[in-house]
Amino acid sequence: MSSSDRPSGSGISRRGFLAGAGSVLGAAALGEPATAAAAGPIANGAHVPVLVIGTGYGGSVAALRLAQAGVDVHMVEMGMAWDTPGSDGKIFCNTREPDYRSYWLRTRTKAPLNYFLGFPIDRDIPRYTGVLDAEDFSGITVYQGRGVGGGSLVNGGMAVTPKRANFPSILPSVNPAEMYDTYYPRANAGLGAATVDPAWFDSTDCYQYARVGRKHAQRSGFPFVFVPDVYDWTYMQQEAAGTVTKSALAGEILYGNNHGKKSLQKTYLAQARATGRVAVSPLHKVTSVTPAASGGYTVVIDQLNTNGDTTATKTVTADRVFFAAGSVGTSKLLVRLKATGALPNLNDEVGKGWGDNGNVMCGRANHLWDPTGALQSAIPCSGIDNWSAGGAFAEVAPLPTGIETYASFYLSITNNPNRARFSWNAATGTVDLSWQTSWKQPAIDMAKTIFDKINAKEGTIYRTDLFGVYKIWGDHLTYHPLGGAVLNKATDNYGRLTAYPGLYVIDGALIPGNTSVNPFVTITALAERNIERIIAVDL
Ligand code: FAE
Repeated sequence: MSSSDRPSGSGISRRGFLAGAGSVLGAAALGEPATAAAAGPIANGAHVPVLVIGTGYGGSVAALRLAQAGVDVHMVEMGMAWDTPGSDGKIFCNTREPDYRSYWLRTRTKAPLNYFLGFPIDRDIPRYTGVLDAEDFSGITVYQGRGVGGGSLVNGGMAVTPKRANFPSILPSVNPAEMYDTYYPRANAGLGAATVDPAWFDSTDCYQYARVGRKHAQRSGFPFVFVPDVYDWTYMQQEAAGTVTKSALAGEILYGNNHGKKSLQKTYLAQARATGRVAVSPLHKVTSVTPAASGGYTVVIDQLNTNGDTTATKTVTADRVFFAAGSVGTSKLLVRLKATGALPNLNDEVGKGWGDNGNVMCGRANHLWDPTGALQSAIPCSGIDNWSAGGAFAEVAPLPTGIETYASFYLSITNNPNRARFSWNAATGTVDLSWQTSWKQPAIDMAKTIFDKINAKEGTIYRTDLFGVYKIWGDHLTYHPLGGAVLNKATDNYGRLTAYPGLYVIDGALIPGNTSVNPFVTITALAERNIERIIAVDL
C-alpha cells in the first residue's frame, strides 16, 4: 500500500492537525491566539528559543512550564499527531483488530502476548507510522509509544507513586522531601490521576478479573492495593451503564484509546498549547544536534511520510535543546552524537545504567469456579505488593479477549539488578544495547515469590500458552525502559549536559533503571523538579 492510498484520514494536513487539536484537546486549546502554534511545522532554517525532542511526559512538562514562563517552544515528534479519525470514524484501532494504525513501521504485528491457547496470534498489517513501536534489540523488545503524547497514547494509564521508603534507591541524588511534598503531588494533579471507586469496583462485571486477583492475593497473605489511573472513572462507569461509546470496556489499550483515557494530549499538552507559545511538528525526527558557530545548537530534522520515508531534511537552530525522546530515543541520540563527533565532550556515563524496570509477564490458569469474566476493563486498577519481601510488585492486568479465559494475567515489576549499556556500532551504523535475555532470570525468581505461593494455595498452575508453545514467562520484553543518561552521572543533578550549556535531558533516560512501580508519575515529577530549577537558574 503506498502512502497515497491509505484509508481516509490517515495522512496529516495542517488543517486536520489544527481542527483535530480542537476536537481532541477541547476548548482550552482553541481560545488563545496561539502565536507559536500558528507557525505550523518547523521551517527549514528556522531559529527557535527552545526545541524539545519528543512529546512524551518529560517533553510535555518542559514545554508547559517553559511556555508559562514566557518562552516560545517548538516540540519535534517523530510519530503522528493522532488527531484525525480513520475511515471507521476512530482515531485508534482496537487491540482485538490491529490494523495499519497499530505498529510503527512493521508489516506484521508483534503483540506482547503473542500466543493464545498455544497458537500464534500475530497478523500481517500494512506498513505505516502506527502508534506502538516494538523496537528490537538483540536481547529484548522495548515497547514505546510513537506520536504526539508519546507513551501516554499506548500505556495503561497506571499512575503510581512509589513508596517513600523505596525512593532512595530509585533516585539516590534527589531529596525525597521535595519530591513527596511538592513534585509528586504536582505531577499527579497535572496528569489527573485518580483511584477507582471501591464500591463500584466491587459490583461491576468488568473488574471481576481484578476481584479474583484480589481474592487469590489475600488468601496467600499478600497486600492487594488499588492503584490510581489517569482514565476518567466517571466515563468508565457510563461505559458500563451503556450510555456512552465503549472504550476501556471495548478492549482499547496498547494501540490507543479513543475516549476515556486522559493521555498527555488532554492534560499537559492541552495546557501547553493553550498558552499559545507551543508549536508541535509531528512526523519530524531529530537526527543531529551540534553546537552552532553562531551560538546555540544546530538541529537536523528528517520530515517523514506515513511510510516512514524521509520527504525533507530541515536544519534549524535553537538556543536550548531538551532531549525528551524517551529512555531509548534520548540514549540512542546521545550515544551516536558523542561517538560520531557531533557532541564529543558528552561524558562517559552517556549510554550507561539502562534497565527494564524488572518487567516480566505471566498468566495463571484458574479453576472453572473462578471465571475472570468475558467483559474486562482494559484499564488495570490494582496490584499485589510483595516488594519489600520478594522484590516484586505485580499489576493485576486485563486479558480483554472478549471471551471467558479462566486466566489471571499479571505484569510484574521487579527489583532486577541487571543494567545494560547502549554503544555505537560503527560497522552497522546503529546503537546496540547490551541486554541479554538471560538477565531476566532474577525478575522471574522475584515474580515467583508471589505466584508460586498463590498457585500452591489455590491448587492452580501457570498458563503455558500465552508466550509460545509451552512457555510460562513473558521475559522477552519491557514496557518500561529507563536510564541511559542517568541523573547526576551523565547529567548534573537537574538534567543539564554540562559540557554543552543549553542542552538538557528531561525524560525517563534520567532514571537509573527501576522505579519499583510503573514509571510515568516519577518521570513526570522529576521533570517538574528539574524544569523548575532550570527556569529559575538558567533562563
Ligand atoms: P516517551 O513517553 O516514550 O516519549 C518520547 C517521545 O519521543 C515519543 O513520542 C517518541 O516518538 C519521540 N521520539 C523518539 N525519538 C525521537 C526523535 N529522534 N525525534 C523526534 N521524536 C522522537 O518518553 N507507565 C506507567 O507509569 N503506567 C502504565 O500503566 C504504563 N503502561 C504502559 C503500557 C505500554 C504498552 C507501554 C509501551 C508503556 C507503558 N508505560 C506505563 C510506560 C510509560 O508509557 C513510559 O515510561 C513513558 O511514556 C516514558 O516517558 P518519556 O517522557 O520518558
